[in-house]
Amino acid sequence: MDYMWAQTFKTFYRLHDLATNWEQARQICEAEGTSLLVPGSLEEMENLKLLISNMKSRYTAIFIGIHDQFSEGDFVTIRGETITGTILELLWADGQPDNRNTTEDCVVMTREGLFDDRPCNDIYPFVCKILGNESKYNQKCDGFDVGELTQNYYFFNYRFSAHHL
Ligand SMILES: [Ca+2]
Ligand SMILES: [Ca+2]
Repeated sequence: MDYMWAQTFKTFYRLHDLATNWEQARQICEAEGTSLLVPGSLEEMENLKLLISNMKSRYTAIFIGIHDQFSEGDFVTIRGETITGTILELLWADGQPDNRNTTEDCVVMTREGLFDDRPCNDIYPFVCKILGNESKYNQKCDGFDVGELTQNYYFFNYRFSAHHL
């Protein structure tokens, strides 16, 4: 699946339906000039549920850009920001995070839009995200690119109406 533009959130998303471990997922988004998904609001979560409903039925969840690999129980985003005191804390599934078998340091979002900590070496699909104002509109190509940020040139097809979330 290609990048899709969600006008409501002025954000591009790409669902990677090829499951991989958390670190690889993080790196794939980075190589595309974007970031492993960190939801910004409860409204956005509702739309993300729609987006991930497109993934293959055998997948139950996606990796997102939240983890506690640095300090057990201190969940932070890939930008190093704590989720304590944010709306993201409200999204844990019942009984989570439980750090089961003391091996769970990476966070997934289930199809129901709830968070669970899982082993970072588990295999899940994932979503890359970039805000529209962090990408650069390229009038000549009628598309967006975010290549200047990372020197990894990546061209976004601009599919405004066809793939509205
Ligand atoms: Ca943990
Ligand atoms: Ca867990």
